[in-house]
Amino acid sequence: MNHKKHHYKKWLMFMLLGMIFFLSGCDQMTVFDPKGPVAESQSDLIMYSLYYMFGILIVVFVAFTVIVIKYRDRPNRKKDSYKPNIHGNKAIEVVWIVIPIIIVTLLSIPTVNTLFDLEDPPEVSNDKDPLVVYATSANWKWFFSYPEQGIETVNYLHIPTDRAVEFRLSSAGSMAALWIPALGGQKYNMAGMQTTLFLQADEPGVYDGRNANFNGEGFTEQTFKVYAEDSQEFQDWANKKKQSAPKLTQDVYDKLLKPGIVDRYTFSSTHLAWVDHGKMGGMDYAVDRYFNAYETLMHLETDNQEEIKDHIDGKQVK
Ligand SMILES: [Cu+2]
Repeated sequence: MNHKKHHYKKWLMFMLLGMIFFLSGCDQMTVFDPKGPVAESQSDLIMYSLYYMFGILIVVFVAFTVIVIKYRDRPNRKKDSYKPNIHGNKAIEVVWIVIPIIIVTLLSIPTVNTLFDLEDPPEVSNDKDPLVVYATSANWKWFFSYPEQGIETVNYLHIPTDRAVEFRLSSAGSMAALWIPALGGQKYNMAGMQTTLFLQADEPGVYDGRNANFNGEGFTEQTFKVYAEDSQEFQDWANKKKQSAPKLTQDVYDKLLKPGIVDRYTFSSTHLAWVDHGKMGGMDYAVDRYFNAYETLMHLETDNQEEIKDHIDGKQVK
């Protein structure tokens, strides 16, 4: 009696948790609403895997129900009709080895294919060279350097649509992960090394980006916006910033690096001129400057924001 009641409670709890998940903030699941070819291939893979596993689930449940009903214990059962010893039945053993191999193979082939495809720019835009953007994480902000355009942005970025973006990821601080859910999955940013992530937007729009790897106090605030616009608009934006934005000096850059949260900024030069955190030499750059800040208690608001603004004549935000 007690046992039954216990199970009932468990199910109620499970249903409640499920309702919380489905009825809460998850009203638009960005991952299932892809805005570019990379996110689309990942979403397709997830859907394929879900339908596939759902199919297996149905077969198992149907077989389970049939067996439970067909072979249930009945009062008129003959005493010797139950023979549980099936050892040595080659046919059954082959079947239950071969079926899982087929299942795993059919699940692996598209997964491995997709994973390898993601290491190259999306095929649909093979006619254009990818736009190169160095995305550098620091505690707790993002630097986006455009070497070809000669500009650098902090905590936001513009990208052209219908063209692949080659993100060169590294970190000036702790390990992070660049994630723009509408455009594709995340990849890690690590100090002293570089990883490459190809993403592409097909639809113009404003997308959310964030750090997807927990890295302490300012983790939740380490977000940015992605403005995807057609290539002419992007070019105009880049040209305008190249002409009007202040130069990024090493002094201002060092101030921005201080552990904490900063506003958006735009500069008409990049920090790659003196440091590339993706190379071994750039690994300790931030720690060397802020050893004490890393060692003692950190503060979320960077206390030198006014100082930074003074340095660049207030010509910053988007
Ligand atoms: Cu690494």
